[in-house]
Amino acid sequence: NAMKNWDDRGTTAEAIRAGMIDKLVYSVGKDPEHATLQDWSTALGLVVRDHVVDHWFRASHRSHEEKKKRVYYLSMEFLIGRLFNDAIANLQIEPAVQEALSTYGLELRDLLDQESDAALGNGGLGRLAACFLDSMSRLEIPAFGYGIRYEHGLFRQRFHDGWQIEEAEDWLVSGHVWEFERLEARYTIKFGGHISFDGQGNTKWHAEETVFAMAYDTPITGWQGKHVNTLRLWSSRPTEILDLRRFNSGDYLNAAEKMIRAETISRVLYPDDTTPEGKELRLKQEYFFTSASLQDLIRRYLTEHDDIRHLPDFVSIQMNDTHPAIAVAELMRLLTDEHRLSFVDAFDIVQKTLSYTNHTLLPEALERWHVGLFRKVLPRHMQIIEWIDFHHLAEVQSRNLAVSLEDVRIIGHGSEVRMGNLAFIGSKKVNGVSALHTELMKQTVFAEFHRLYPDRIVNETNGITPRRWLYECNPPLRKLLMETIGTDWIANLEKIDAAAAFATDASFKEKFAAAKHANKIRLAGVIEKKLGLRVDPTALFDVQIKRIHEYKRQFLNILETIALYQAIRRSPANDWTPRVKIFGGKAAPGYHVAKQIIKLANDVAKIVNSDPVVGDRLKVAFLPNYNVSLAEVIIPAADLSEQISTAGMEASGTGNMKLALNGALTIGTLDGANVEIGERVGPENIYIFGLTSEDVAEIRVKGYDSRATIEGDPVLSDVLRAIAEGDFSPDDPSRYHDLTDILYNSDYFLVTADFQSYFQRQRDVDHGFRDTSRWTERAILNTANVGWFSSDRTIRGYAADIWNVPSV
Ligand code: 26Q
Repeated sequence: NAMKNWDDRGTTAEAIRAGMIDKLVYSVGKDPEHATLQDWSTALGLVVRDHVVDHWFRASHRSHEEKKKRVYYLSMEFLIGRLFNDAIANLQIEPAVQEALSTYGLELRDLLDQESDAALGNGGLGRLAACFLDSMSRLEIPAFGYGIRYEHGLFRQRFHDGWQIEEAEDWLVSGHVWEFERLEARYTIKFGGHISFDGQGNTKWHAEETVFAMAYDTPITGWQGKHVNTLRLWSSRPTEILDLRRFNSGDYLNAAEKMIRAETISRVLYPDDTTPEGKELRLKQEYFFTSASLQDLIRRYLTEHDDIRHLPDFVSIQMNDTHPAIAVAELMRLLTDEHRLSFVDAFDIVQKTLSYTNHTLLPEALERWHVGLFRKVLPRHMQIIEWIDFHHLAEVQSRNLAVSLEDVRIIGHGSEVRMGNLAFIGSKKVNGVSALHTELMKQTVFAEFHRLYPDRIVNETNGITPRRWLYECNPPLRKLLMETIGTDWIANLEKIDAAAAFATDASFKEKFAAAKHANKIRLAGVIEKKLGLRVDPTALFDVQIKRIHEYKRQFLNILETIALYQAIRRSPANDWTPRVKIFGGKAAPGYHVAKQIIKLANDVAKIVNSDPVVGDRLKVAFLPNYNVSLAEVIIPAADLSEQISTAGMEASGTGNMKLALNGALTIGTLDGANVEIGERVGPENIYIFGLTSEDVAEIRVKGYDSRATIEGDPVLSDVLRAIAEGDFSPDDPSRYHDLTDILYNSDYFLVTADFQSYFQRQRDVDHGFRDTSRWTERAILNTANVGWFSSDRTIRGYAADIWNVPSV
């Protein structure tokens, strides 16, 4: 093997130290005297990266030699966060790195904090994709993640006078050592124009616009480096460099126009995480990365196999929501127009290769495109979709079942392309992301499809990677677990159940509580630094961290905060359980109500935090710019996890799993994966309240009088009166009339209906937390009993039920 193997140099502290100097001088171009923290961070990053690359090549060669079946995970979003610590943890070289750094008087934490957070996703769906990449590497499944290399990820959130302000995110400015530009992996992507047929079976797409998709690869290191997969992200580039004719005639700006147009496709991540807006650029983004990915995987397939007909035996493609659902039509196009298969043969291959994961039941959240726009951007795909729709309809009709034909059409009302139906029809399997969500899919959005294809819908309850969400983010607990139950849990999280035997062990309890306390002190430091607010680390840390949405009901949490505040003010001498309410989350820039909710939380914080009557009994902290890195600090420090969505609306949730694994007790509704968490931790170790999804469905039919509920509840009435009278907005007393009006007149998310039981349950929490010893036992039992929620378990499910690939 002529390849230089950096592993030969080993991962001793001395090898890392020598490597760092080498990289600092010859790759970063700085001498040690003048190097900044950023320079040192880059140098160490390059050293760690070399080790990753060795494992990466070995893994790729093995998959290629053995012509293994590949899994392709297509996702508009990969919320991977920072990669530096992840690589160090997976390669288990932290002690050596620490020692190497100490010779230069450097702290690892400081170097890690130089890295920007790759926020190439909005929230749950994007983070799930990142956890899945980690687990596919852990399970040694040869896989690629395919997505977009956004120049700007999710906006940065600032508060100005308590209002959310969005700023452009710029993760690439300080250099990103984890990606490799692949100049050779480049594909042409077409848009617009018209189609011609030559009468001899040749179809030609005369595009109006073409761009290149250029590949950037990031290695995804599995546990102990045993396998490394690739995240391949596409960047859009112009096919022509500069319009010289225009340039020479002095028209400098217009000369560059085409270049800018092309590069705009991968410029920025859309910041909405539910309601799709039907924007042309979004459709172009979806097609851009889907087409590049399919062209790339077919090219790879053809280097190992010669008959395109066997594609499904060697390739499985997972569509993360409908965002890449155009893959159904694009794969058809490639197989028919380029590889000369018949439509019928091609469709058979498509249906055996693609599968679709659904993440929402909200009908308004399902992607739809106007036929006119769709035909303009993707004329050939519109024809192909018409063909699929027609043949599918004919097949359904021939089966003579009592099915609503309109419900299973791809082209609805002749005027819109429904991506959910396209994805369903083009897929081998369609999965939901929690048991409840999958049941509701069968009963609601896909009810008619489920009658037609009763074996197609399967459940794969979400999971989280224990490497990032315990081992890396919670060093004190990691250490305690390793001392007590060993290391099996890191790669096999079910093994963490061994901790249950120590739930009543006095010494273990003490250390577990000490680990939590240390994490709370760290978070208190962050709160003080960011908000100038001092909080008591012995208080109950009550955490709600997630995108701001009416269905997630941060509003309900704020109402309860106000009710508690009023109660404390009325009887300050009572024996209150001190609490810190911690919020984090972004609102979509155009989501007016969500932005009002943020402002309300900040207004309430201002009043409560400065009220001397209340003191340390209650504090409210809304941390700005919630992202993966901040989550890694908040989650280990939480005592209470708020999972309070309107039942039936949160498909799964994954923050609920992260918080429980780190020893927080959940207060939540019977929604999404909360149901399955409750089954595993037991009713004594979770606080369930509120309407069930059946109750909600019934209320939706029967109607609901929120005004009557409010008027019958003096606590809630008093809270709403205070908000409406401007107690929290003295500068603008009518600021929240829109919000209070919603609750009185159209409380679709049933905030008022669940208020009383939520308030009551919170008082149970107060009571429970005062029994410090019992609370610690219950926290331990949460950690010990949620091992099933590892994304390794989830991926084993996909591998067995959907992809038909082996996993270790
Ligand atoms: C679609 C079209 C146009 C613009 C944006 C979008 C868009 C983008 C992101 C629509 C939805 C999303 C993200 C959805 C999401 O994060 N869903 C969450 O997925 C998690 C993983 O399965 C679940 O745990 C959550 O319950 C679910 O809300």
